Amino acid sequence: MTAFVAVDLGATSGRVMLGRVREGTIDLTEIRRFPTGPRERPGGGLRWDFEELSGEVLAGLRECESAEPVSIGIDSWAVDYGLVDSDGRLDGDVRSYRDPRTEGMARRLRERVDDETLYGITGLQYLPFNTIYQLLSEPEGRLEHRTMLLLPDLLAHRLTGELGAEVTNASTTALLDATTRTWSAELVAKAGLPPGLLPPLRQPGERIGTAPGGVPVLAVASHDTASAVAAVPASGDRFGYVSCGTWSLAGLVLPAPVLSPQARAANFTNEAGIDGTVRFLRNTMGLWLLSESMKVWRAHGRDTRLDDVLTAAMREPAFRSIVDADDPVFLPPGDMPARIAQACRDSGQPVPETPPQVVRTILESLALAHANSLRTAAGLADRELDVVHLVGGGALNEPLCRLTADACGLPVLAGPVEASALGNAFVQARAAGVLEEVPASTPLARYEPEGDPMAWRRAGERVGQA
Ligand code: LFR
Repeated sequence: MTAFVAVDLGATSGRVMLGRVREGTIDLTEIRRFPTGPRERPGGGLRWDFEELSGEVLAGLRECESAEPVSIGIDSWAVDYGLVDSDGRLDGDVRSYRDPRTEGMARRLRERVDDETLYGITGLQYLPFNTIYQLLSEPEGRLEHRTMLLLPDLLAHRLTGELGAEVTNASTTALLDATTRTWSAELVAKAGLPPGLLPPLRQPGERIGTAPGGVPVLAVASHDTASAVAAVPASGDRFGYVSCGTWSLAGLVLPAPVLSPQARAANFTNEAGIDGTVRFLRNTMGLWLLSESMKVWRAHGRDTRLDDVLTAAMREPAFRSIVDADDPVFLPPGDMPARIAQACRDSGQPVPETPPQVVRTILESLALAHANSLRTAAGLADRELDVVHLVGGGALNEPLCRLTADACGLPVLAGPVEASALGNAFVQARAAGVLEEVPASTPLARYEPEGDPMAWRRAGERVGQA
């Protein structure tokens, strides 16, 4: 049996998985799982502990050795990077995209490049943490004689010593031209970045080098969302997807970017996918709202179990209070129930007080955001949708899948849960010539839409969704 190692780092947990190809399918086995979350450092700044992360990955790889894997692929969340000096050493920390250091950077960039030009080149949704803004926030001179490596490329460098930038993740930097899929020399110059900062691009399926132990490291779709979307078990083009974990990424797979003023106004992104495809989608906060809330309740000594609170939430009245899940107020770590309460107060809605009330607000707000993104995407790309694939950890959240089906007025097919790891292993298996297509998988469940779609529309209007 042919085995591949998929290293998949999410913003709350990382895992090293073995993907074994058997009769046209990939069986995934979790070999190692570890927490990843960003940490506040004394003196300020929210950072990932890169040494700990790479230690966990190396330990996971050692545990995979006996399976004699053909290759290793790495994917993670996007946009964050480390700076490597000319001796190949990591210089300083890997900051988290939730670090507030990018405040004011959009304004600074706008003095040099207007929004239309920026979107026309990159096709990227404005998010305050896009790599370009993080780079602009670096202290004077810090980028000189350094190479910027996005997190999966930084790990690959640690394993192989090779420098490069995998293209699906590079597309989240706001420095890649969405049409030519090459670094935009124009944007690098206009942003005032050193010309040598960005390493050569590499494509999913390309060999990067060899890890200690002799196993080849392959570039995969190293942006976790790119890997997750590569694993969506859909055919034809009448489907939407929601890749739902810490973030909810809802949109379409398209053959080419949509760079229209309407797409820019709707803040849609055109990220690079495998095989020249485009992920036309919008980011919303996702299960982050729920996990941060659970953290607060647990810190206050409440014995809150997720399953219990989800069940209780679904007994609460519908559409009592809705928030805009896109609101940047929810971006930093912190007291989410208090922020949700404040948002409801500010919009004149009843304030959710108990955990089930807060969770009902979160679930409905997320379902609405999914529906709104998919409807807008379909309109902008002139597509009809028959079905929504909800992949990632959110596929295990039954109420969210059900509400998403209701809000979209479309059936939701849930799963695969480990979509990123599956997409990662798939790209490797295809490169090795043992698989041609993404394996068809049996959905965990199918949710048929129920209820009154107009009630969802009216609820959406409360938070400015058309
Ligand atoms: C999902 C994800 C999103 C990206 C966000 C921050 O894990 O990669 O696609 O916008 O994290 O990097």
